[in-house]
Amino acid sequence: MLSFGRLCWLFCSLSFILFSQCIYAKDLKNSCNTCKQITDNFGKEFNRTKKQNFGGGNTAWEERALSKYETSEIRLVEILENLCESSSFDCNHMVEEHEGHFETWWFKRQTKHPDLYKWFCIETINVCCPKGNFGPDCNACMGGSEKPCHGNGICDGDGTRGGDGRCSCDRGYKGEFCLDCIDGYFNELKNDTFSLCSECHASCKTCTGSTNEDCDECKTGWEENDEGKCLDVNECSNDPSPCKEDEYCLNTDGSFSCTVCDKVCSRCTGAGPDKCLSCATGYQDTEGTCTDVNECEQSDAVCPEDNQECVNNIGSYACICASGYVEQEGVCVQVPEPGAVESDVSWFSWLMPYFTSGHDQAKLNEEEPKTETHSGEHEDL
Ligand SMILES: *[C@@H]1O[C@H](CO)[C@@H](O)[C@H](O)[C@H]1NC(C)=O
Ligand SMILES: *[C@@H]1O[C@H](CO)[C@@H](O)[C@H](O)[C@H]1NC(C)=O
Ligand SMILES: [Ca+2]
Ligand SMILES: [Ca+2]
Repeated sequence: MLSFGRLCWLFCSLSFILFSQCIYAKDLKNSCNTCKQITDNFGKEFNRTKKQNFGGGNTAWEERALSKYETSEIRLVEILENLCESSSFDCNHMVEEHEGHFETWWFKRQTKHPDLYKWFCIETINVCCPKGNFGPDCNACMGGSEKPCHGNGICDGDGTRGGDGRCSCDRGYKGEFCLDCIDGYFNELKNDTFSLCSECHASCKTCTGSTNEDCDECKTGWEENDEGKCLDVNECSNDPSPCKEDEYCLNTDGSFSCTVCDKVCSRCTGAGPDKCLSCATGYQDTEGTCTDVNECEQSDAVCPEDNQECVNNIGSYACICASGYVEQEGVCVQVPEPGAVESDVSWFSWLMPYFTSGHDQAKLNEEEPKTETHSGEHEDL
């Protein structure tokens, strides 16, 4: 009678076999790749084990032992053990499943069939096909097995028992046999078995040759002139300009670009402050360049509140409280007298000397930009 444990074991191994068969059948292209990798590694391991177990001496005994080792089971086992990464399920599974085939080849077929890949992967376990062939029966790829896809593409499943033999054409080619050219390419050479597609001139949508005179139709951004050539459209000379108000336009072959003007310009013809057509707010034209307006020197008072001072800055200005005043709820109020605070806050009087000197310093600093502005004004004049 079967115990529960045995039943379970049976079930598990059955489902494992079904599961692995499923994976095995699922991707025939992968099976061939795995097989190729195994036979490649076999070759490497074969070379690596050539002189194994012998220290490099060459006594007669060693010579005899060596020749015996070369074809020994010990060497085969050594090779088989190193064919797969331990993590590769597909590889280990394939080697285990076909261990008998490796033994057959090693002892009986090696001389007659030296190409292990051909003997094992193509002819014995049937996971690969000869180059240029595909599918379960190794049929010839589209365009023939000699030159699949006429050399202009890749045959699906090429060299494996998978795939459908259809072509994925290289860039520039199309059609079942990769003999036709896609739009933007033209046939430089073509017969029943050979095709060379080259790229059209950048100005052509379709063409018959390589220059801008050979276009059937111009690409967008290009237009045909009187001589039948496709020439670039200068979009920047269009009226209105294709760019926004504060951008300048650069024409390019087949297109154009728009770039934002320098910040001192509101409209411009190019990059930089000397290419303005008109100045941005806060700037004025000074001998062909847009420079900052000193709002503080203007006749109309720009800081209308009481006890305010005007401070000019590049592109604008600011209104701050005059020295001796501080901002409180949007108005400038006088800094409290030292004496008035002394009685209220005792630590304040202790800090006072520092505060006063700091205040003087602030006053000095405020005067500096003024002189700068002044000299700046001289330059303007
Ligand atoms: C094994 O060695 C031979 C001769 O040195 C060399 O031609 C061959 O490419 C090697 N094979 C592999 C898989 O490294
Ligand atoms: C087709 O053209 C190629 C390249 O010019 C040439 O090698 C080949 O012989 C030609 N084949 C036929 C059938 O004309
Ligand atoms: Ca253009
Ligand atoms: Ca300013």
